[in-house]
Amino acid sequence: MTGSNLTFRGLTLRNVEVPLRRPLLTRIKTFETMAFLLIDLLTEEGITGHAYLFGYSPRGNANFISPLRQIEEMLKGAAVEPEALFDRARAGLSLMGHSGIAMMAISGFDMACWDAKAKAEGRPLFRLLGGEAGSIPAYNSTGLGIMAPDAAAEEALELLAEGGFGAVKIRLGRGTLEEDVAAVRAVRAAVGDDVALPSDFNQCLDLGEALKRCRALDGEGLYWIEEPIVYDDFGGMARIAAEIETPVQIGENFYGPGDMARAITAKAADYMMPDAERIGGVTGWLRAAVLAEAAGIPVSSHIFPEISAHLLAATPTRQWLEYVDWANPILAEPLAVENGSAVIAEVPGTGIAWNEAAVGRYAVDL
Ligand code: SMN
Ligand code: MG
Repeated sequence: MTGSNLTFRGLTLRNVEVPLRRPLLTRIKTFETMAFLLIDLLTEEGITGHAYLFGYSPRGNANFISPLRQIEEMLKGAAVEPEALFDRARAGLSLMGHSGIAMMAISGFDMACWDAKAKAEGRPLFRLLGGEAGSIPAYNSTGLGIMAPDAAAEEALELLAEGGFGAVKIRLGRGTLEEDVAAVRAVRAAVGDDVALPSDFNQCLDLGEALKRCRALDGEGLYWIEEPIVYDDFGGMARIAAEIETPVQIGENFYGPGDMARAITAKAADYMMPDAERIGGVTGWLRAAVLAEAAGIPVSSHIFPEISAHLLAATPTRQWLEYVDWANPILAEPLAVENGSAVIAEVPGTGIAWNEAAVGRYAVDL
């Protein structure tokens, strides 16, 4: 890759809380709004890199400020070479650890660096990464939380229709196994056999209950079962994956490529879906994608659809993009979806730019 000749000047950080069109009930939390920390990476040359982080609430986002300011202090004046800066930021924050909030801050900084670099080179990010042009198959994950079977069936049809999607994710973890099975059957009956139905327990079961529910759901035609138990119990995940035919999916809680390496070694899952803000932004994702390719593991993305579309385009074993529309209200050009696939705009960088009027409207104090 050629140098972009940009010099890092500083960061502008803003917190927004955006209303949701559809509240989302998961076993982790009921979301009625989504809060994002907007990162503007300023350069001496006048190019600005954009990225956002998702700390689950405005207070959650406030956690990112201190490590981001530390990175700013450490790297001010450096050339914007994202991979070198990723390694320097990691080394600089190593006393805070290589995971958790420190890694999320580094990931946000890294995504903004790559956006700035791609803009300086006048190319869409996926081209800079050597990715293939074209569209990325997406499933709609914008709703279908924990709800009654008839409501789930109705919402599944709405979600499919919204972008011509051929796949939609159903959240699981109702009070009883029977209620989960009833919801899956109602959704399947409504959408027909050709629609892919990934599912997500959001870590809510203990191993015994997970084995029971996963065995019971194994014949229901789910495309995958995601995070049935706590995210870092790779041994337990491996037991479930070995017992059922339905693929087990994990990865949104990998903090850096090292976690993916450990999950692969443990045979913790059939499919993996890193999250751009935890895996280490673009740099961490690229390193994880190499591991997945070597192990033959299909890779999907976790939320952050705008940048994940670029990342999947550069991922040899790419599978599905998780589509959510949560940041759309504050984006100048939301990611386009046509016939169930994300269409990456041929504009320099990631295509993330703020709708400033909306950012002003939804601003929350830091
Ligand atoms: C999820 C996404 C965003 C917030 C909470 C939970 C979920 C998913 O795990 O994979 O979509
Ligand atoms: Mg999930």
